[in-house]
Amino acid sequence: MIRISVLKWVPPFARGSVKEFRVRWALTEAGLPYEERVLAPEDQDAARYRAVQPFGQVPVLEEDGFEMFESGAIVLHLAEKHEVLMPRDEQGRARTMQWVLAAQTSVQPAIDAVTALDFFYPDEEWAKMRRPGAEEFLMRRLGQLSGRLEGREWLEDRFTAGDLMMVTVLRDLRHRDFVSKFPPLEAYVKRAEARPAFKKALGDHMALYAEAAKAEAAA
Ligand SMILES: N[C@@H](CCC(=O)N[C@@H](CS)C(=O)NCC(=O)O)C(=O)O
Repeated sequence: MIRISVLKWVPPFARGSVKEFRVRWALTEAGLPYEERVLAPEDQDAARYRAVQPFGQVPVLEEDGFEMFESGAIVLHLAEKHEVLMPRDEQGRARTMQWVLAAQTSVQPAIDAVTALDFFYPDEEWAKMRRPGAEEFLMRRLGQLSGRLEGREWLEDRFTAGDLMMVTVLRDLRHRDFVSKFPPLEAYVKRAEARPAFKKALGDHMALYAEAAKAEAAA
């Protein structure tokens, strides 16, 4: 049985964005059943876990005695075996990998620069000075990505792990209205979120935090 590590608790803004969700969605697209390995903070620090994930983060994938970390690498590992995530031909595989890496290295940093200000430093003076530049760069990146998606359903000629990764990255902006400023991009995210596997995976992910959300609402 496949197992993925998940965090027992995350702050409300992170629910729906924890990087474990990418793997969960990929597993669900591939129709693979899996179990959760729920980590409390002390489990993240345990030597046994750190031996596999040196940074103590989620996700880790366990599969028949094999263990690996890094969400993009895990998604690609699964994609190698499941055509729903990646075409079988060499060029299709290369382009899928290209988009998985582009999501993480060309788009995620521009988003992180803004979300870090939003979530961690909303009132700092230096953050107020940093914000205009960070937002301008993000808008440029989103515009470029939106240009790619004009007239297209997916980044390539079919859904791949590249779309899965790109959409999870873009969803980190769902507390703001950046994506909706680009209709092709907004439609793309909505198209991905309408996939049955996305809905199922998100429901399973959010169920982890349902108790915490209830307690927070009652407090
Ligand atoms: N590059 C890693 C990043 C993983 C990551 O940032 N995980 C976060 C949750 S989204 C985490 O485990 N944070 C807890 C911690 O760092 O202690 C990946 O994509 O797998």
